Amino acid sequence: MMIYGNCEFVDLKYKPKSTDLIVEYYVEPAKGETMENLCEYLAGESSIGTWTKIKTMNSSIAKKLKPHAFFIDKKRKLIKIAYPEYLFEMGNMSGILSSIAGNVYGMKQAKHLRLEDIHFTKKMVKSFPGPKYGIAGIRKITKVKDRPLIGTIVKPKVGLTHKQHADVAYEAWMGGLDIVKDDENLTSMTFNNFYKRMDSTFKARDKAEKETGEKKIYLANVTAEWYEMKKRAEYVKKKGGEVVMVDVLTVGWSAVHSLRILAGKLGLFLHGHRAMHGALTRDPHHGISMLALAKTYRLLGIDQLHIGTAGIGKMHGSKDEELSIEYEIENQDIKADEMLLRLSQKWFGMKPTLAVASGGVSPLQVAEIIKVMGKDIVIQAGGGVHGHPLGTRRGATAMRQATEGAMKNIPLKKYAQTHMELAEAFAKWDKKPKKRKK
Ligand code: CAP
Ligand code: MG
Repeated sequence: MMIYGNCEFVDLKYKPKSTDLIVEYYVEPAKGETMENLCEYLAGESSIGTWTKIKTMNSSIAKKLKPHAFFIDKKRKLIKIAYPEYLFEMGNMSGILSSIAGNVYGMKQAKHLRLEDIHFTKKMVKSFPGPKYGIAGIRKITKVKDRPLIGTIVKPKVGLTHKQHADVAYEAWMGGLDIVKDDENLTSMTFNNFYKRMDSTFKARDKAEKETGEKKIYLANVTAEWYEMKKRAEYVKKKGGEVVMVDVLTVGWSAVHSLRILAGKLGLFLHGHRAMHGALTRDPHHGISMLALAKTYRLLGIDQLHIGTAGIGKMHGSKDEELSIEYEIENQDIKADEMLLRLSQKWFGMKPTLAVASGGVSPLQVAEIIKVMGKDIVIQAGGGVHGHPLGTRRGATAMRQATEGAMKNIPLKKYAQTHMELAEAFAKWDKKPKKRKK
């Protein structure tokens, strides 16, 4: 076997320690490479190795910091590497990812590489803030105790003026939704300035709360460069907001962490939108799994995170994968017998992150989503509210009715017989796909 730099990293007899960070990768060696050699390259390049023997290496560095590739499954193309936690700076997600998800992607020796899962050590988990509010905290703020939270995304994604945006939001809240959210690509536009949007939308929120007697939540998208993002979050707080939304991938891990620190001080919870995740997660043979990404965002303190709709909505994603993501971000702490079944993360008391099901949802899918994902979720519908034949307010009501029907275990088609808005939603969306003419 070749040696990458000064040490050998493959050791199939190695028993991982509780102080090891474990990473599972899917790997395909480039032509002419063996799986073992590739493990040497990957473990070395992600830790202390380089392409040649170096004079500056010494045995104490190797002893303390050397990772072990301890598992190779050639058939499934899976490997596991155990990295001593001493190799990493605690509480620095960017630094950790620059090691285990950094240069390794560019190495010629790997044709494909996908980081499938990460298992963090107790010390590492404890070094991150985690959600400040988590599921129980969000339920307390929203006063919604025993059903999923329901919301909409103002549509069109971008294009409305700040006044029109506030009007649409008001209609949605009045129709019965708990949450109104900015879209991921709505920031501060020439025709819809962030600060003006906050002024008008929080005014509409206050009015809707007064008129309905219910708590209403506005998820303002603060995505921007850090100093501006900070200003925007502070403005949301000033306006009486409880939460800010951030596009976690496009702003980057470091900014998410900083925002969590700021939000913690301000008393805001965090909604994480995952725009761009598909670039990393979609190829089953290359990139980073959504499961691994979701774990990093729980550690950094995202209180609620988009994870997909278990294959029910418009976005690409499999039911099994998304349910395991929901399990990972929402579990409190794993029981010993479950630990044997799945190599799950132990969270050491870190608060759970609430799963957000969004993308291509209409009232018609609400019961199925709850059945599959449970009631500890946020269900969002953009097109499925503003596309309702009777408009946004009635579309919101249809979503609320669908949620009520589902919670009462009444088939939604039956519930629609006595609920006009839901019936209208069925009339529009309950259509069998037409067969294409050849
Ligand atoms: C939903 C949504 C979200 C997607 C993203 C949108 O709108 O706001 O961005 O849910 O996917 O703009 O598409 P619709 P995911 O209800 O109109 O589809 O949640 O899987 O990250
Ligand atoms: Mg969106």
